[in-house]
Amino acid sequence: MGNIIAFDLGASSGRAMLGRLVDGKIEITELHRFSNDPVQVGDRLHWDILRLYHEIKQGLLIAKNQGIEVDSIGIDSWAVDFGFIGSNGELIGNPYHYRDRHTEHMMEKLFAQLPASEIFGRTGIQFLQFNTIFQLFALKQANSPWLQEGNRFLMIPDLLRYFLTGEMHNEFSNATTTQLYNPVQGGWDKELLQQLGLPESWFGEVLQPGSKAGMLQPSVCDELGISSIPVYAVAEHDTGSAVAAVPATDRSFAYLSCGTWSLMGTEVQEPVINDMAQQLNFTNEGGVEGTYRLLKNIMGLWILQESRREWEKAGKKYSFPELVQMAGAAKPFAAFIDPDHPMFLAPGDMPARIAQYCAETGQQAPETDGEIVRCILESLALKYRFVFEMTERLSGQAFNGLHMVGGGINNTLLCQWSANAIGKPVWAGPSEGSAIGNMAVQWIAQGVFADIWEARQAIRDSFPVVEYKPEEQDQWGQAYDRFVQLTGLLT
Ligand code: LFR
Repeated sequence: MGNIIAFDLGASSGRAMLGRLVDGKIEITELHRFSNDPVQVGDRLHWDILRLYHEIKQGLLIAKNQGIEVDSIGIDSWAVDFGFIGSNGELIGNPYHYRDRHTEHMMEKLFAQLPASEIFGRTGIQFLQFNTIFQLFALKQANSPWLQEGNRFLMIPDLLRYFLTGEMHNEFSNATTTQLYNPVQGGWDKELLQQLGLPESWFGEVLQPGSKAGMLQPSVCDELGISSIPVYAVAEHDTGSAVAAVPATDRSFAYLSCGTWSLMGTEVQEPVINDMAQQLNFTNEGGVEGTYRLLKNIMGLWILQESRREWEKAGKKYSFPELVQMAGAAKPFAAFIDPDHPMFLAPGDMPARIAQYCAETGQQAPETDGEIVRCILESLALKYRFVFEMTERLSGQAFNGLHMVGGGINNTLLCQWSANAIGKPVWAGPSEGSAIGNMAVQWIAQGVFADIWEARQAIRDSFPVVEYKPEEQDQWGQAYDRFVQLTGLLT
């Protein structure tokens, strides 16, 4: 019954995924996969937004050529990044990548003007140097012409939707990640915008996930030779879509969306905005059906992806399964890093940065590539325990296990080590979390599912979930004590 397409754009690749419901079960097929290569121009790191738009149209064309009639589409991507539309209705410039260095030191600079506690109190969003608020502040400091010429502010999926439909809307889950949205007032925070000198007129009405956000415009239909179809605003922040797809049965659940980033937390009905949340630097990102994700960003598999890129430059080409095998064969618990140290944020030579981190913390640096991979994966698993326990403390809940979704679950060693580190079972699946959550919201909008819990039931019935039981508890417990000491996390 019905065909829908979820366009899911990740930090390294994008996909057009076809979703169908057959006898109440969800079936997904990859129609199109394309790379998403950031482009460095001089000092600036950009997204290749027009290429992404081209690939979305390719996805529609592939569906057409396969004779698939598509009922609707939705787009999700990473958060925080944006572009400006000028008075002629065209995009100004190429959006910056959130890993661009122009936001370095912008947090401290802005806090001198506007206290962190006020920003957190108004938005409930964790402080990350790449949040939209700091990107806009950096553009102001640099006197960017975008700010003079821009008429409308659109985030990445908003922009792509605009190219497809000709309609400009800001979607809720992504809007919250700007750190300019006030979840208590339920709209853009006008005072915050004013204090930052950002015109209110840039920011449009905020659409909830599941709203119809337009139809494919005639020029797109003509170009592709297809009929017009509805475009839905889904949870356009990929993490929002991934969490929508968590096949939980218990309404109180902990999740880890595992990909380039590791996003760990729980779903709450109301944002948790208090001193403890600010101190622990947790966020309250908007989700589906008025929920919030009380979570924390963990640097994730990015450090491994960048290491792999570095090794490739040196002529050593490893597949991900090879990397996992190398880690498995290396000596356990030899060295640890805090994956969230700012030194690991920007693209670059991660093995060298790991060596530097070890030197600074009095540890012997891992030497072989296998030892480096082991150091990254063990450190991630140990950081998961740290954040898991914080989530429990902050939400006042005790979780009986951890749901892992996203491509990172294909790394079975990481799943097992995560269970070992937290001392509770890990339930891994589905790996296509964001795409499935994107589809779920489209089906809810079409009335196929009554709500997100009915959709989660269908997801549970449709995709395998693998359970990993905790093992080697003594060794992991001891390793954790050393990890928190070495990384200085408790100080
Ligand atoms: C994951 C993610 C995170 C967000 C980061 C930057 O893909 O969307 O949730 O913090 O990318 O946008």
